[in-house]
Amino acid sequence: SYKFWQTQPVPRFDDQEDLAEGPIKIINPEEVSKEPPQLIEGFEWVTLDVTDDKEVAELYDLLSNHYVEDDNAMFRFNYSRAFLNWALTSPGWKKDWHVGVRASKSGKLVASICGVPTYIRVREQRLKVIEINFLCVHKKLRSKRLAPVLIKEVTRRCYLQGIYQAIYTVGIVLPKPVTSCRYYHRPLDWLKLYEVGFSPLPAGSTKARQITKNHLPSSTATPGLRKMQKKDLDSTYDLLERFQRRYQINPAFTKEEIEHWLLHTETRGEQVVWSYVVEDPQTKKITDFVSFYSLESSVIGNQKHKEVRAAYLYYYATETAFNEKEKGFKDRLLLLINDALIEAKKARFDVFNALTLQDNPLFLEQLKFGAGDGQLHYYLYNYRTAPVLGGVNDKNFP
Ligand code: YNC
Ligand code: MG
Repeated sequence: SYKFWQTQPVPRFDDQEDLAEGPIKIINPEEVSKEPPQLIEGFEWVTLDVTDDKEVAELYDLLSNHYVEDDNAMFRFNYSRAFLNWALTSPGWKKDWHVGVRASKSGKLVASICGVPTYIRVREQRLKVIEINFLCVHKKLRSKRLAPVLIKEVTRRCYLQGIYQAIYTVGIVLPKPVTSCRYYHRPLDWLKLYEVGFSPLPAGSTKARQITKNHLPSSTATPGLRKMQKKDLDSTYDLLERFQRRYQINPAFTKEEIEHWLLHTETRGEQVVWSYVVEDPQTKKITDFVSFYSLESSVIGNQKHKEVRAAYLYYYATETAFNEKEKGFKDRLLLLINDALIEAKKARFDVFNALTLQDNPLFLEQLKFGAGDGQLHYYLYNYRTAPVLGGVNDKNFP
């Protein structure tokens, strides 16, 4: 098995533990093909232009009908046009890395794979990578080995531009995850989640009791919590940088990237990301920040509800990590993330999702997140490093 993946520069499941960290294969850009790989008869390569609303709409149509579903085919990710625009135009983005396949006759977009460049730190090594997302093949073209061809083509286009490493997340196990997480879900509108079949009614409980259990206060509790503004960029950058370096793998964002990922505003006014800072009422210093983004799922075949509005926990940081012992840190996170739940509820999200990565295991259970079925595996392409253990910061930080 793994007929394709075993040909790729990725770690193997049976790798010896003593293999050196670093690139698996050294790429000579002169040896990289100038031509894309052959496609099956009747299809052609295209480069998508996401600055063109029409082409974003085409990508939206492909993904909203054919992208990731849960195992029981009850829900399918419904990335908005605004989200796609946000996710694909981060600093340094290039059209070339937004790859599509069209049916030659009809011109219909039937497959995609996209990447944006960034820098990450893997155990103190700073790497330029492409972050790959939105690999999708139309349902009628599945199991024809088109996915490997798409992956090869985006790889070729990256190699030609001097990017030799990649990072990506996938729901299935491939050779070989650098870390694996589980999804957790915190109901904000429990009744709706029950009605769409997402939240079960636990044995011995009642609907009323579930609603009460998941009730949230109507206003936030952290003194000085407010919406992040452009003037907060420098302090947020500084805080995030120090906080993130505690993790073995972390983004090495520039200020421009922080601005893009945390303060993005859409021309059409559709909000994708929500970011908050805590400005200490006395010192006026930014001591914390927390953010989440919006990603709906379509509900497949439900009479009453067409979509579930989900908020996903994004980056966060707190100064408390640096000047207090673990108890203070945990209490601060509980307060901060609970405020994020309250803000998400105010913004009419139905559920708040988070993964078991970073410091999240410290607050998930206590804030009434429940474990989901979904897993998310993190991968590095053409880079070997020891697996990262999930969970709490002090285990991850040497
Ligand atoms: C997947 N999700 O194992 P083997 S996540 C990677 N990511 O290969 P075929 C995948 N590989 O086992 P289908 C994969 N899913 O023989 C399957 N594979 O070695 C492997 N779903 O290809 C699979 N989007 O074309 C097998 O399969 C081979 O027709 C089989 O197409 C797969 O965006 C897919 O879940 C996923 O649209 C396109 O099922 C299709 O089934 C589909 O016969 C629904 O392929 C949507 C969905 C995936 C979301 C994502 C991240 C993708 C990362 C790709 C790897 C990037 C590597 C780095 C490249 C840049 C390098 C530089 C520099
Ligand atoms: Mg296929």
